[in-house]
Amino acid sequence: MEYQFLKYDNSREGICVLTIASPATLNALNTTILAELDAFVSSIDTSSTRVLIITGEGKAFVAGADIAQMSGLNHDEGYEFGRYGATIFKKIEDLEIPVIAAVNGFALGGGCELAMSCDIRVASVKASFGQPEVNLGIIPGFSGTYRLSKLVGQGIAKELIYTGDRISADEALRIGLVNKVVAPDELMDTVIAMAERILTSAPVAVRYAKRCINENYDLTADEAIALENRYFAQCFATADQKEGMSAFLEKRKPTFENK
Ligand code: CO8
Repeated sequence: MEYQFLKYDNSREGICVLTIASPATLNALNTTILAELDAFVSSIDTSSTRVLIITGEGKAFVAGADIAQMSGLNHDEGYEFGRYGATIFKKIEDLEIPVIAAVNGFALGGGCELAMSCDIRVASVKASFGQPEVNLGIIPGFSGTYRLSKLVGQGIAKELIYTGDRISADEALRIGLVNKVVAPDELMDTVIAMAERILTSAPVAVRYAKRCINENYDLTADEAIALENRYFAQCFATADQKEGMSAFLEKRKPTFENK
């Protein structure tokens, strides 16, 4: 499929690198880019692509939703724009496969929210993060109030959202917003190595683990533990569990079949 603002690279087996490529406006998310992201995420074949990496072209990951496009919206259009972006980010969060954000530069507003809809965030030291919406007279609209609070706790989320402050990659690491910070020229190698490491894991187990962690999010402790009990049990109905444990006992490497 041809995209105007997305580039993707499937050259490494099992891994797809998706680049948001609108560098003249720092990859700001307009409705065309959102529609392309939606089409891409909706059509991804998760049997051949087992890890998705999302990054940005140029000096930004994504510098937010497109302010020029948002400036003239009324109440109903604002609602629709926020709902549309949030729906796409939820699709990313719910993808069957792990999604890693390779945050190369500015991840502001909708860009920070996009990174937070990914499972794992690896940042270049050049990256910066923030939810500067209050400076524009709005609040985060692509689920940032929810996901930032979940990731870093309400106190820090409220400070970042009320002040609109931009923070460095190191500060993002300190507060638990990102998993790792690396030199700019090591970013893609680090993320690819992480993806390749995930590819050696039993695919069904990774899928169940992701579903279980995501579905646990808003449950009580009892519900969350019961859910894990069910997914854990389901693993024993998979060929990959038989293979993984047999391989261990036979002192050989497992060959997982994704079933
Ligand atoms: N939208 C539109 N255009 C943008 C955006 C953006 N978010 N960010 C940058 N650009 C454009 C600039 O206008 C500029 O265009 P031009 O060359 O035509 O003047 C070009 O990109 C380059 O930007 P700068 O010259 O500003 O580059 P700097 O390196 O000087 O600054 C910054 C980089 C600090 C990232 C700066 O561009 C900036 O502050 N950008 C805006 C960041 C921001 O406020 N993001 C949050 C937007 S709001 C949001 O994301 C809400 C999401 C939920 C919406 C739900 C709505 C209902």
